[in-house]
Amino acid sequence: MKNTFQTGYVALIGKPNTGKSTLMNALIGEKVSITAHRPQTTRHQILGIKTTDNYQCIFVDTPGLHDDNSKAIHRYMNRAAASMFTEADLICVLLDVKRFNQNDEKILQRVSKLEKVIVVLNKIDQVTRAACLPMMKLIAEFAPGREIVPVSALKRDNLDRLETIIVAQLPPGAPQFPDDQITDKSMRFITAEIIREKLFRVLKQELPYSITVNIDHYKVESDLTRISATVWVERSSQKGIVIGKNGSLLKKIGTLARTDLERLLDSQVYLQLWVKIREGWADDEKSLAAFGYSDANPSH
Ligand SMILES: Nc1nc2c(ncn2[C@@H]2O[C@H](COP(=O)(O)OP(=O)(O)OP(=O)(O)O)[C@@H](O)[C@H]2O)c(=O)[nH]1
Ligand SMILES: [Mg+2]
Repeated sequence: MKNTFQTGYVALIGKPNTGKSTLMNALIGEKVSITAHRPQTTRHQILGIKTTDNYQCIFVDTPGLHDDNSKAIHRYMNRAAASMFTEADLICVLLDVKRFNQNDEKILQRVSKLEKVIVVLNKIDQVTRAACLPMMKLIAEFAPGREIVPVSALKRDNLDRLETIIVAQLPPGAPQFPDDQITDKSMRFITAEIIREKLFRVLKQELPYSITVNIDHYKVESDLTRISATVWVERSSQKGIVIGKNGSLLKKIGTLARTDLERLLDSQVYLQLWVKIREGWADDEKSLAAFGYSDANPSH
């Protein structure tokens, strides 16, 4: 009878917007990583930890791999994802069933020499079963010998089977984290991410890509959490857009973030948001490090 405890790092890798963060949240049953309908939402490696009596599965959500290396932040994001190729015990390559293209082929090529890889074909709720099967056949040509698991992260379809397949690949080993810990990230980090998620969802076009959020104060009082955060933009013209007419947009973003935070913290939240400019921060190594985008500190 098998009773050895299993522990391993399982990296969720893929092109932007394939549903990596949605899948990780669904697998651990908690929202630790933000999601949005736009690509390039996730910027850091984020751990989502699931512990049972028999195993500890440490999922690693990663930024979407992409070809745009124009700014320092893009290079940081690609490094954060690519480092998992060598560090993970198992790689899950996520594909969007409706958007399989050359960028996915490139990623499958990059992992072709690695030993433990499975392919997760996500968003199957968007196609008929009849359309899914030929996609699986096509993908099998680019990932010969690999298991291909069709799922819907959003509808939580076939996730039990995916988890069984993943767990079967975990190496024996002692747990790395306490059994009640679900992420490596602090509440400050998650708070900044929730605010960034609302910016991604509320602001139009390219603006969210010019934004980062920093928590200035975070204080827990008896039944109230006081949070003050700065939304950093790259140019002065962007400041007014984030604030909106008479402050309306910033107010909306604050309300949405506060509602999520109150649920998460199970406490009343007093949230103050400021908007400030740091010229060209996304292409400046020093600013990036100051805002926590640092290879030396990937789990900030
Ligand atoms: N219909 C459908 N939509 C999904 C599914 N999984 C994720 N999505 C949606 O796809 C979009 C992107 O999801 P994310 O989880 O943010 O994708 P990601 O791969 O983490 O994206 P990046 O962090 O930008 O690389 C969101 O709007 C999700 O709601 C799914 O199974 N079905
Ligand atoms: Mg993501």
